Amino acid sequence: MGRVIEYHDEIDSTNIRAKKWAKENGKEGNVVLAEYQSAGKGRLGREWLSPKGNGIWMSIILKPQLETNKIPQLTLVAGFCMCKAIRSITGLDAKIKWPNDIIVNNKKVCGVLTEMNINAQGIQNVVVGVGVNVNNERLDHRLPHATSLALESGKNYDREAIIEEFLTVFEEHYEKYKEKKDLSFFLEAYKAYCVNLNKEIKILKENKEYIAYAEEIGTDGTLIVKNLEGNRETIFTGEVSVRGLYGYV
Ligand code: BT5
Repeated sequence: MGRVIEYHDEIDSTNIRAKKWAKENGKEGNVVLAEYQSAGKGRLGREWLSPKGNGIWMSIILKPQLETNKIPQLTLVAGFCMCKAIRSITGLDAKIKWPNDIIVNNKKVCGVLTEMNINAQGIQNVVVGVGVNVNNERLDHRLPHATSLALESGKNYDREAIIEEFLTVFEEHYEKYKEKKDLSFFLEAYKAYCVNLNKEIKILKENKEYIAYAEEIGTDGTLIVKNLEGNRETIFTGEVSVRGLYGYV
């Protein structure tokens, strides 16, 4: 991971660039980094604000031989690895908000967006995009639930050190995931960092909102909840957002 890095001062979105590169001659493990994204993307068509000079805006090209239903879990693998990297470089008590947020003191510092390109032959490539607010002194007023590593610790960090740590940990977990094809080899550690497990949560799905109790995370990365009628439901990553009952977490 990251032996070849393409660096941009400015780009629309590192995910868009990585998808294009992957279609041309981009190889597994190639990384796109940008100092600023003018059209950074979140999930479900949302925007990811990517100001200049203080964040990590990074996309990794992957070419796994996996079934399509094994790809969304890479969001959890990458989120877990970034959570670990942030913890080891900064000492901050970073946690995971299932499925794709890393939070510090209940505010979002990082999001992950996994996209795949499939055709009749199967998966052509996958791009895992990771955004981290690192040295921001303030966050945009439109982001009341966001923070940066610097704001939470009062210190600035070397972004390269975080990227290096992340890529090292991610390579190891990605290789293992391809071999095992489920998350069981780190699920206990994931759950230990996960803030929305064993809690009542609000599920936002296709403009509907309902409350349920988050009981378990499956080895396939799904969230298993019990709704107010007492029925169990399996929630897949990608199609939902999850909130706390009284706030973001
Ligand atoms: C995500 O989506 O959290 C995925 C973010 C992935 C960003 C990376 S950066 C490198 C790569 N290239 C891209 O174009 N994207 C990836 P989602 O869960 O949908 O959260 C999006 C929501 O987070 C937005 O609607 C805002 O409310 C909030 N948000 C936007 N920018 C933020 C920021 N910088 N920090 C924290 N929250 C933000």
